[in-house]
Amino acid sequence: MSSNFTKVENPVLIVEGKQADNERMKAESDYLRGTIKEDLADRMTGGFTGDNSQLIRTHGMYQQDDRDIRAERQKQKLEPLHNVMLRARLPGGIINPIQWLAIDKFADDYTSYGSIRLTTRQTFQFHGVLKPNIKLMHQTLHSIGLDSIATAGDVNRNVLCTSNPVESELHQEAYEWATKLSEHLLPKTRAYAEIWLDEVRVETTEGEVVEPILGSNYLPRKFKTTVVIPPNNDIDVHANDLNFVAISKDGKLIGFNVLVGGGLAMTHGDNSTYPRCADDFGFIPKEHTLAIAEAVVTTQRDWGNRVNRKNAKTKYTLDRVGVDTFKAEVERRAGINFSDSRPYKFTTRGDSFGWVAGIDGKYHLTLFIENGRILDFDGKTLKTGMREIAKIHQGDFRLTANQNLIVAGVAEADKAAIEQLAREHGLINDSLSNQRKNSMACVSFPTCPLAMAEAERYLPGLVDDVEAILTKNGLKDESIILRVTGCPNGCGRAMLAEIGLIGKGPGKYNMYLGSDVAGSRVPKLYKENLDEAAVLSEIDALTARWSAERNDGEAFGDFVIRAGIVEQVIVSFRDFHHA
Ligand code: SRM
Ligand code: SF4
Repeated sequence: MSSNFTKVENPVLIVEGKQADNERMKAESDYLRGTIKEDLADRMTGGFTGDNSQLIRTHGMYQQDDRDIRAERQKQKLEPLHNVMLRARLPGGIINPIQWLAIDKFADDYTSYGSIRLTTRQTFQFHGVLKPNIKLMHQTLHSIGLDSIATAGDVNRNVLCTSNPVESELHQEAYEWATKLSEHLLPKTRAYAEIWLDEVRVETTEGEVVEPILGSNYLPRKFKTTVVIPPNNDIDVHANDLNFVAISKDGKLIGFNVLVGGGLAMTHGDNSTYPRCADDFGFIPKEHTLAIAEAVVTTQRDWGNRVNRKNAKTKYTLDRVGVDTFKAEVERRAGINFSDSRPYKFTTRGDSFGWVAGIDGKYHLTLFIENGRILDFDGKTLKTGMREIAKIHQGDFRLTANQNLIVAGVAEADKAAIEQLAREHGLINDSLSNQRKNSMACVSFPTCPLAMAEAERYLPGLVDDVEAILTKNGLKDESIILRVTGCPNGCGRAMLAEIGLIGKGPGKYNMYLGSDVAGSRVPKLYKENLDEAAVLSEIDALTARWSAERNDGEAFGDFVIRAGIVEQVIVSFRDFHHA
């Protein structure tokens, strides 16, 4: 779906006004160094102070504290138990067994939750790393060829790539583009290496441009890029600023259709914010990929709103200046014209579980990891199981954008041993319902400072109840793309779900209905402020109607629109109905 803002009279290319404080912070940061090094040495506080607490984001870390114990510590007049969450950079989500064993050990030895958390952007997070262990964490990552540069902050984030292990040839090339895009758009400052890896600073020479692409103030806001291989929209293009849709001929990649300006976040009650699908700019041959990416990024860098961070993402820039104006500027900067988009179709999202054979004679096992949380639970020793698999696995692991994991590149002779380990440790569960496989939640409590309602901790029980409802309504093997996020930022991509639950307050959710299986439609607000019982009774009533009235093979998201339960078309994203 594209917006209808292609033409804007007298477009405002640059928003004038007092710049957001983050702009001052970035400008004064000495290219992302700040005084992080000094702050790290200050053991009087467990946290980072002033600008540093924000600047560490560009190095892939967020300052957090455990919200379950925050009030108790306050009562005891203690500062919050500061720690950091680290998000690794893993373009295309590929990690090898040696790297896995190292992160597994680090999670055990130095994180307070002991988990590896797979994210909706194909990477992993450590939660609960205390200040004295932060440098060791970066050095550990470096020793295994990983880093966490630019996985947060106003930069291009981890670049996603369809985790398709079947058509290996096409996938390999698509993955290489994801890696090249990630490298090309990375900050060029040496701040990360100096602070965390003790690299000696080399002063810049007169006239040297430190950040030719991102600029001295970096981007106005976070920026997200993907490479996707149709027909599977597993990375959810419409959640991203810049998407390269792989177009192939005779099994070989020839180029990409480029989609710009997707994004899901909004703020309850603030009509200037809204989720938005990306617009199709057209086709480019593959050799122009980096030039086009750079032109999109620099246009957003120069035209993005630096006054109001709530309207700073590319999606708002497109609506303010007009899609045509933005696209023409990208063509001008790149010196390349888009040609007509090549036909393609997304027919699925999500992951398919179990074994598949790739074209290279190797086998790939997709494991369902509920909420992406790899930890040893009672009766399900997922973390130990993954460690044991990593010890014998000769291929690699691929993290999916749906918080799952693929044991990829397994020789036929090794299949049985890997499957046995996976079964022993609860990584394979044959009785998993389709509904559970299609449900997802963001992290939310206790670590996310922005959480308004539970999400990760709410999901498993919610799915138990939804499974029972579906069975009661004669829909036992059916499923609905069900996603829960603890606030309207949308990290669990509820704004591309057939049923999206968005946290409004403790135990309260707004319910959105009507995305489609391909993920090309933003759902509409159906009911506000539902408590958990009301969520279930609504799902019961809606699925009873779906069961009774649906057409053959009609998906839930399509049904709710056809039946008039929610309206189909968002005419203007600016008129998106808020709670
Ligand atoms: Fe997110 C902020 C977790 C994917 C939109 N996100 C956060 C923070 C860092 C909270 C904060 O700012 O302090 C959350 C940390 C929670 C924790 O304790 O781990 C957080 N986001 C996540 C993850 C881990 C969710 C998950 O369960 O997997 C995902 C990590 C992705 C990664 O590896 O990079 C994650 N976040 C997303 C997505 C989905 C996606 O990209 O596919 C979105 C919606 C798409 C979009 O950008 O529109 C998303 N996160 C946000 C936003 C709203 C941005 C905006 O446009 O306004 C915030 C808040 C902000 O940036 O101000 C946010
Ligand atoms: Fe936190 Fe909100 Fe993102 Fe969930 S959606 S992880 S609650 S910021």
